[in-house]
Amino acid sequence: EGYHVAILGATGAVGTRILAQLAQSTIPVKSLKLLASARSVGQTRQFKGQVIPIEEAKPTSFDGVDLVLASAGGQLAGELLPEAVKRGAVAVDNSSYWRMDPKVPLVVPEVNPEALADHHGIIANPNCSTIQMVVGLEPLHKAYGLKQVIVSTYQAASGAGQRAWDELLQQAQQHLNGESQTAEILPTKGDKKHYPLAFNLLPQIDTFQDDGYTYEEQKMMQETKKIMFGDPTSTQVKVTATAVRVPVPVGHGESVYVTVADESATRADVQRLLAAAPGVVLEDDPANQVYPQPLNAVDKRETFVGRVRADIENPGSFNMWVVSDNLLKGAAWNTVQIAEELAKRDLIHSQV
Ligand code: A2P
Ligand code: 11C
Repeated sequence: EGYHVAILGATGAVGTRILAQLAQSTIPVKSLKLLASARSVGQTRQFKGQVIPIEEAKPTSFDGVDLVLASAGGQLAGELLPEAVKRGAVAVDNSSYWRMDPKVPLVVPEVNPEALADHHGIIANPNCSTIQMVVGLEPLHKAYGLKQVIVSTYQAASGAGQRAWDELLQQAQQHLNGESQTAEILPTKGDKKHYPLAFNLLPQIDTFQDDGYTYEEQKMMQETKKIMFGDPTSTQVKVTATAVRVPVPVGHGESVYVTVADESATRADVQRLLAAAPGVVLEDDPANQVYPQPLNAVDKRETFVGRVRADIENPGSFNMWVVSDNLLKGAAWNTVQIAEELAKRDLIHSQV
């Protein structure tokens, strides 16, 4: 009874949380392998009271594995996950490497769980800022049809990995000590210049594309279309994004402006739909200063939505504020939730 499971990237900010979410999930685990780089060999982690050694990830690590939960970056996902699938495993991957492959379902269980049925061994977990946004958009789309989305993000440092999170805390300490801040990772490891994030805002997440958008912004536009409309180039909805890194350790915030196809939709209607939506907690009571905040979202699986307002001058358009734990719903929980959904639908089968 149960599955032979492997976590690839088990020592990372997301991998650590995949391990914790798996321990609390409905997935029956027959055995568990924890894979990371050679640097981590010698370390151990606990799973349900059992001490498990960290092993170096290699193609042969996946012999006998049924289910891989991966969060070790794009390069490794490209190299190792086909090796896992070749050996009969089904893999859920957090990196962006496979997301735009037409054979790879890109899934948020509250939005498009039916896409899982078409998998060929690899399922992609979307970008954190995309996931929480579509959880908030789906109930409006179902009720009215979406026309346009304009989003500005306020993204936490941990989205860029454990070292970026550490760097923010170190910079804050340096600033308070009266020292100058040092920056080696943020805004993004993959670029030439680095700037301090503490007591600052950085309107750059990931690297720039030729059209002036960052890769993060492009991901939000394309992934939203693939998840909600089945095609990253769909013209059924217009999406545009501005992604900003803020000096918050965990919890992304998003100011979402959405236009729906029904001009008679009211603020109260939208609040009612959100309050009843799966995975959403409506926190919207201005009279009592109740609204979503990153500090309150940490370690929660839900997406919190508040500050719902109708655009007074544009019927059918609304502003809302969406917050979620980027490491849980944005990554580890959505990954484990996809695996639960695969198990429920009996879709964890060898593709060879
Ligand atoms: P390690 O801790 O051994 O470096 P984060 O996103 O927080 O930076 O985590 C990245 C995860 O991916 C870590 O678990 C890291 O392991 C793992 N990883 C990075 N490079 C490799 C590699 N070459 N082989 C296996 N795992 C890797
Ligand atoms: C960030 N959204 O906050 C990014 C992290 O494509 O999965 C996740 C990157 C991705 O920096």
